[in-house]
Amino acid sequence: MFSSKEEFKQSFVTRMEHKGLEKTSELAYETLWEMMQEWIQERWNRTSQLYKENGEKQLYYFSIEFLIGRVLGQNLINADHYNLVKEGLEELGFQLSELEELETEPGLGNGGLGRLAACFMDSLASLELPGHGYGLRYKGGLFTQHFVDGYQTEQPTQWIQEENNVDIRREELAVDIPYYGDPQLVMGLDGLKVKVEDAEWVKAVPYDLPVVGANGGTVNTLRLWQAEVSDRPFPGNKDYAVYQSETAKITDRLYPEDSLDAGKILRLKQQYFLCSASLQNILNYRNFAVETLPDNVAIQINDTHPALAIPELMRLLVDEHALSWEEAWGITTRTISYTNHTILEEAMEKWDSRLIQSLLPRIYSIIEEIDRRFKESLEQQTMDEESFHKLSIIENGVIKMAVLAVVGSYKVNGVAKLHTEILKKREMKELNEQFPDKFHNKTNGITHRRWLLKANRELSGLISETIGTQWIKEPERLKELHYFAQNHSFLQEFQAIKSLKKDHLIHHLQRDQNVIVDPDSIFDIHIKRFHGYKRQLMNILHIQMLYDRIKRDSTYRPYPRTFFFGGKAAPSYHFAKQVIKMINTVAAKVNSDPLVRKHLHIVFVENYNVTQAEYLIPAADVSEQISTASKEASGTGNMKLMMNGALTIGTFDGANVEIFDQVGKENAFVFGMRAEQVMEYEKEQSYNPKDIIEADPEIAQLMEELVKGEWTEGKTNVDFIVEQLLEDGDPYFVLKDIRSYSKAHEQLLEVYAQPEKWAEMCVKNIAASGIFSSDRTIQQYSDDVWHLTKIPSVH
Ligand code: TH1
Repeated sequence: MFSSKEEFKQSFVTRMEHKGLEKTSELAYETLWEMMQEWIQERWNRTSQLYKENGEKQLYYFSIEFLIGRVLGQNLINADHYNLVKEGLEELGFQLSELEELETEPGLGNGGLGRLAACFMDSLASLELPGHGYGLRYKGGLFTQHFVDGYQTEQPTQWIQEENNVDIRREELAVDIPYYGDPQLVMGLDGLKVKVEDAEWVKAVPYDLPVVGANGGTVNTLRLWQAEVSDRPFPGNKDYAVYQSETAKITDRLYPEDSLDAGKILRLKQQYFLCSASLQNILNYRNFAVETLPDNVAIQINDTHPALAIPELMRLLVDEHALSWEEAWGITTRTISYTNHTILEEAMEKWDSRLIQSLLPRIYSIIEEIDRRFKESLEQQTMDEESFHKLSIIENGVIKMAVLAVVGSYKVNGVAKLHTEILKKREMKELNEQFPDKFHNKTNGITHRRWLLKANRELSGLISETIGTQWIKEPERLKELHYFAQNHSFLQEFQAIKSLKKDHLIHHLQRDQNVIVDPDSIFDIHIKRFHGYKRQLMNILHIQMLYDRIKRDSTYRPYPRTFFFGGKAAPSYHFAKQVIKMINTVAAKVNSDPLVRKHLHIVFVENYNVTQAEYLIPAADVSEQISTASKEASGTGNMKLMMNGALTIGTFDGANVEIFDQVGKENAFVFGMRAEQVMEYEKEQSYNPKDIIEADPEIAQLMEELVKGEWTEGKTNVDFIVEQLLEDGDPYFVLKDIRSYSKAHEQLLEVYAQPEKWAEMCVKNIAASGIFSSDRTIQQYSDDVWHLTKIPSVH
């Protein structure tokens, strides 16, 4: 922002003086923002200019979520001004870290999928690649979670304020989106075409956020659409007041369902809104012939939520740009590519045909035509009914968005090797046979600039002192730390930093939640959305087993551990909410028991979000990645924790498999069933949790206590959970894996008793984590899918 600290201070003081007499933190915060925005704006303009002149291909990442977290600190770091500003402010009596705390986190996402989109934005800009995001400007981000009597409650969170928002309204770029109406064949200048009569139009207004790349001048754009009433004529036979309130709802709030197919009409409206507005925007401002779209534009759809981009692009090309179906289809299927993030049945989006037909009649007829033509192309092949069923886009009155997404795009990827294999060999086997060259893997990544450089300044500093700063540009050079994995003084410094980050977390939690944590305990951290397959239940049941054992066996006095939980459950996900309640109930019992409390402590961090993650992750000793094998497509928290020197206790699932490959199984605690075993059990329906209980007295005892109500308080009960375990066949194999999980924990304690050995393993994890930088992921997407050219910023 400034060439020197003095220059920064001078300008800062002048601006502060203009604002008034009181030198509050709020004023300092505002001033800093202003200064930063000005710095960014200049580079933003320059980047846009460069892209325009240069005419290189642009990537647009369509996503219903962008979980960007706070931006002030990250922008300062990427601008390479953080230290200068921090010191300058200190000399003026302000703490940068305190100012950072004044920023409200925009919670425009639920979990991994939304955070991945944010990491990708950071990597694109930092690699000087022309890639931008298109999303929605939800007024309310993800709900705020509070515990009342141990239950999750949800409060709406308002991200957007009346004024002083950090994004920039671009009224002049507004477009109109058609809902409902009657598609009619009309005679145009170039022949018969379809026109939708009597549509209800909604105006989409873009708001732009800058995405600041590291160490340079590249500033890309994250464009978020807001819904407003349109100026177009409104159909006379409809109720305008209803239209007004329905319109406001479109971008009113983020859907809080993670990995569930919400299947709601509003969700559909949101999805179409995002797709149509973004595509119109792309086509309106192009400086090339529409026929050459695939050479000039790549569109990546983040899961199926923006899959309506396929029929919408067809609509725009055929109805508005008068291309033939064949031409339009050729263009669409060379422009759009699709990322699949899950194979969970309940997350596979399916829309009721009638719903789409009534809300988006023209889009429906296009999907029908895509389906008809695809089925026609299959006619020559001999195929059993089952395969044909798997290949249908529309069937029995439902539209399968994943099939539409595969058929309508040129590349389809999974997000970790195992996940992609499962897609190709099982879930999408038939599609893969039809389109053998479409499917590919792109293992997820995380931006090391936020998750190491920003979240852990101290560790980053130590790394740079040790191996130089080149790792910041080339994170795979973290490998060089390997040479220091047995260096005594380096390990001591690492340990000191771990303690310091634990202290930071402790202070944060004391202030935020009024809990006291033992800094000398093992910090065992389980942070992610609450979901059956993520098995927070297994973690808490294991803690209950430990409790019983401490009570029963006077020789069993394990090293003190603090078990941290953090995460939200979808408001409608009853089971996940019961698990939250159960953890809080068990916590109350464990934490208040004078004997057990010396060994076990449970802390449930309220309202887990990106900001909390930045406190928790650097302080972790142990990373819980314990999903039922085959269920977690990738995971990205696993990578963040590894990069901060936590050791993984985990299953062979998602990207864990690749983490173990990189660091070596001997530097992690691996347990549990493999994906093939899980899938075999599921196919044969041959798993019976009661067999486990019969064979394992410790598990049997715990189940008995649960049934008897020994772990419940007052009106609460755990019936629902016990029922899932015992009557519903334990669908996530919690009891099946809990014994090997418990053994892995025992091994972990043995290693922790040798501090130097433990630290060595941590360092080996950091050293092996570079490949999980999203810079690597983005470079691979660019090489294999988008074919972007690096455009060096001028500064
Ligand atoms: C997550 C996956 O569960 C996780 O394994 C992966 O690391 C992450 O995406 C990024 O690839 C998903 N989030 C959602 C959210 C919705 C629907 C499906 C998925 S999969 C709403």
